[in-house]
Amino acid sequence: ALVLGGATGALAADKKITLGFAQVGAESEWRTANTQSIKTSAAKAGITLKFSDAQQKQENQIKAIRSFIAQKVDVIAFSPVVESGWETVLKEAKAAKIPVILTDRAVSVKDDSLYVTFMGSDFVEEGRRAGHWLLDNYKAQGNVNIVELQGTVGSAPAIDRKKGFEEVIKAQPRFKVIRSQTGDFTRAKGKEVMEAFLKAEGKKINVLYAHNDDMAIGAIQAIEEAGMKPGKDITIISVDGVKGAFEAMIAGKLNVTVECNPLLGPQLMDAVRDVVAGKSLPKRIVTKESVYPQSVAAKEFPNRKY
Ligand code: GYE
Repeated sequence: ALVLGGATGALAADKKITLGFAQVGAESEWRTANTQSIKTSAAKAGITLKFSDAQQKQENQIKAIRSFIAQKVDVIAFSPVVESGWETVLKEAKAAKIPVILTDRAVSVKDDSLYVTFMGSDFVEEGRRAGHWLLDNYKAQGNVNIVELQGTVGSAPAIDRKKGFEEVIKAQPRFKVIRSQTGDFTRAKGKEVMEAFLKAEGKKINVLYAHNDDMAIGAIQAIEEAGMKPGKDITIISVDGVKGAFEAMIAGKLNVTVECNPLLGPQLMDAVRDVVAGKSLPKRIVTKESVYPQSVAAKEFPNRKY
């Protein structure tokens, strides 16, 4: 007769966890650092990773999640490109008893039992930090005309970074957002939209607030091509804190970046293991981060990990 007892037990204990991860895309330096962090952390944790890149399209993410459900992965994690429209697919995951972890971006759903936890930054707070930096550091008198490059329409970071910034600057009515448009979090679109802003408003523009560094870097090119000095003629504030932003600050072309940490991989793998082990997790895990003005850029640069 076969004696399976011990061997079966060992197999169960060693069973590898499979994680399906549906990524937004590769739209920014932030995103590529985030992807890298998830891939290396999964490998380190011995977790099998099924990775899908949605190229910034919600329908691709939904397809990927459905395919993870069909493949019966142990856990699904994803960074939702936009906030709305997730109810149906999240219900499908729930019905299949596959726990879902949200990373980086939030969803807006009525029933929060559709996901286990949401780990990522507080984007409203990042917007407030950007606003506070401006009010504290913009010294010239008179009206201050701000142009805003928004992130992807309908995405949590675009909605929240706008909200937090507006909330703070409205305390001083001389600060006015005169134009606001999406640059979809990419350099190419950031440049294109900044060109349009410059065409329409020219030298009236005092400040650029970009929802991420990549769009600011694209805009810097547009400003230089228009014969103006980024960081001097136009004060530039952005969010993320990627290496490219530090290089731009060291060159004097970007004034400040509000940090948003993309290195969520290790935390995510811990959460995946905890969920599989049946442990309960806090509903919200907030990333810790800071603000880096130009004056500290050269000193901080060697410490940057993304
Ligand atoms: O700021 C931007 C990226 O969701 C926080 O997405 C993330 C944002 C990040 O494309 O660069």
